[in-house]
Amino acid sequence: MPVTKITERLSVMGQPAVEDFRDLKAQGFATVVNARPDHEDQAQPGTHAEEQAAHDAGLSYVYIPVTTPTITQADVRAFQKAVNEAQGPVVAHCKSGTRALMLHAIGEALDGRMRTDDVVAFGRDHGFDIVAAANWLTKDAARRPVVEAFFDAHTSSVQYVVSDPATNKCAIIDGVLDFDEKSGATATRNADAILAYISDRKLSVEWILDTHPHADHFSAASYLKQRTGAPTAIGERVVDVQRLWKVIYNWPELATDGSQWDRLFAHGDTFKVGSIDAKVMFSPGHTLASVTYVIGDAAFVHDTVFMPDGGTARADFPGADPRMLWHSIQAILELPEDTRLFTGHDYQPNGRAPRWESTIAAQKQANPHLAGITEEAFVALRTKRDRTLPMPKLILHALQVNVRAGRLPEPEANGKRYLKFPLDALDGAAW
Ligand SMILES: N[C@@H](CCC(=O)N[C@@H](CS)C(=O)NCC(=O)O)C(=O)O
Ligand SMILES: [Fe+2]
Repeated sequence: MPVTKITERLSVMGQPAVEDFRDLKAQGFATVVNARPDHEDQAQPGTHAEEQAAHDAGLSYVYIPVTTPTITQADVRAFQKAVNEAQGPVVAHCKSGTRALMLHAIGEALDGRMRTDDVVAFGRDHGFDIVAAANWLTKDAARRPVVEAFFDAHTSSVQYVVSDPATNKCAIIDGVLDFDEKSGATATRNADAILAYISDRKLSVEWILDTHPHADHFSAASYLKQRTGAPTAIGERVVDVQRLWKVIYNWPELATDGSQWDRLFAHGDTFKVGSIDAKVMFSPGHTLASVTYVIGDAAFVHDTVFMPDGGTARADFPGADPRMLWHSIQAILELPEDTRLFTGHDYQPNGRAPRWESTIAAQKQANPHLAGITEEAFVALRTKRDRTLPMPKLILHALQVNVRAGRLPEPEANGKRYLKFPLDALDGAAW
């Protein structure tokens, strides 16, 4: 069971047997990272058996399954997080240890602690061929735009800063305003992390975008506008969503003309992020107003398709329609095969680390809601699954804020803000 020490905190190794886990604990490791998808070969224990063995041996366990051609920045960040947050030394494995070392080396290079030119020699010095890591970095550097994701574990949402390295201009997509429904507290932790990134990189914000009026969290658009002065925008069909919820909330004062945003995009509208061309596609189905932003080679598809192992978004909210969602997804799948797709949620199937980036090719090949499925079969499976899903816990909280571009309700005479809930207005009670 050879283990190769890389740093004080990190070692890598080939596939251990479950019996080896106690020995790893005895060697002083605190955490095992498994970077290997299940079912690569017969002899492999698999994540459930490894997690159990780690637990029995008193080790923490993190599952970050990757294959060499499909490593994404999310995997690299998840790997760094596992190493940084471990209570002691970490041993990471895949089949041979190569992928584990690649995740480390890519992270070091992305954060400026290693040069791309030194990656191959670094691997060789430890007995590994990680040319693929150097190639990953070269390809990443050539990409426009730069996409940085911010995962909010409370709502499983992915927020993005999309920037143009040539001009340092950027757009923020789907910022989250924190809300704790038990105490009623709001906070700006997510949005402030985004603003800190923007200020560190000396970016200037051109757009504050939402892909749709979210049903599971508050939008930070209004707060971000206050802090940056940049214009807010959303798809123009948000006015239909406003009309729908105006009735549900019995809210005569709600303006339903979209005037709460600085710009309402029509299907096919174009705009720029710095020097990069961006285009708006309507993608209704999950909500009436959903849009996809295609910025350079990156498409922000939010709640249409999730990661290939996560299927698709639900289509049972007021104004939602599974058939419409199917057609929206088909239009997205007509984008070039290597378009990078960035999703808006990741619910971490099988407890894997969060991921958010895929490609058209990967969706077509591996998403069980899409690959080899007809429209009728999709509508049937979506409808069946949606019947089993409880309403998002914040849907009634969120819509009254999000149909006003993330503005909280105006304070009452005592200076406090209040939310209002209709009773017995939605189906989908989970008793
Ligand atoms: N448990 C989450 C569920 C949120 C939810 O329903 N998310 C939507 C996107 S806004 C979805 O498509 N979920 C798909 C699924 O849960 O399978 C909550 O209560 O907030
Ligand atoms: Fe959503």
